[in-house]
Amino acid sequence: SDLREIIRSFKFERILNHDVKLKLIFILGEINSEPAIAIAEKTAFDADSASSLLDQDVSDIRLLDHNDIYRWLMVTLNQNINSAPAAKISLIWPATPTHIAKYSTPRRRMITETPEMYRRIHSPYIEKMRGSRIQWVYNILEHKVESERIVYENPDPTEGFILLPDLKWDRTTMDSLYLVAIVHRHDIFSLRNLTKAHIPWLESVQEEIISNTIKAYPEVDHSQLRLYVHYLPSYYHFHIHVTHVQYDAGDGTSVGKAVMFNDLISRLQEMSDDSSGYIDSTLSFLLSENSELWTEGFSAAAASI
Ligand code: M7G
Repeated sequence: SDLREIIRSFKFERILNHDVKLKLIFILGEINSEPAIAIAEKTAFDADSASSLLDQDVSDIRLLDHNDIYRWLMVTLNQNINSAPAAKISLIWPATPTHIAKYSTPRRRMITETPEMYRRIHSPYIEKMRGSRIQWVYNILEHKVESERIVYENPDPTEGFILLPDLKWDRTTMDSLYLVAIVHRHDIFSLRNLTKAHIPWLESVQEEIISNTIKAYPEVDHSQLRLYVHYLPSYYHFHIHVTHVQYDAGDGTSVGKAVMFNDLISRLQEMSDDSSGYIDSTLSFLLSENSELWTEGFSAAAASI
């Protein structure tokens, strides 16, 4: 058919993005000299036919290894275009440069930021990034938007905060509960600005977040809540993420981005009495190559060493 001819004439150029966990690959190529993006996704197992998966569907077998009662093997499965297709392919053709950018993985770097690097490279960037990008935060704090959705507020200008649903939450599914606590004070951009003097405040914020979350959502137990902050945050006004432990926040909870709120407090407690807090710590984090902090900050700094 026509479609088969179109698919077969795809000329591979490069891989845009490859997610081994989601079993997805995004391939850029050309069809009839026009850019095309193919998104190929391995299909999920069909639970209804799981009963015949081993005894009927497995065709070839190759044993990889075994140890005691454990065996692991690679297999091919019988496939069928109607009941058991191997993959789903979406095709965007002709694809625009915007499509290509959208489906390209941002390449990442690991940064180990010393206090000196923070002051010299990161800090000037924060001043620049706060501006209009965090208007939505001020709108919430000033009750201009989303005020009817506030779960809890402590209105004190220095100690207080607003707890409300994160925009990522559907506000219904408890297993994906996602709230954000935004502090009223404006002088803490990120965990970098926290000192030992903040410990009692942070502890009471933590206690207030937990008790008020389980009050508002009685079906959730305090042991089902995960509190963390991001370093780097996308928005430089101190806020705490509150999610249900069943929720898979993907990159949002990855090593190199998420810091458990409890661990953050413990680390402050373990700092010496004359310490200035996190401003004197070396902190590691992931940074996207297309962020300004990389292109104009850390990459330029790396080149000048
Ligand atoms: P972050 O750690 O600064 O950045 O968290 P991230 O986006 O990389 O996680 C900001 C959090 O605020 C995220 O969880 C966002 O989903 C959430 N958020 C962003 N905006 C623009 C809004 C908003 O307008 N309303 C609410 N309720 N949440 C938001």
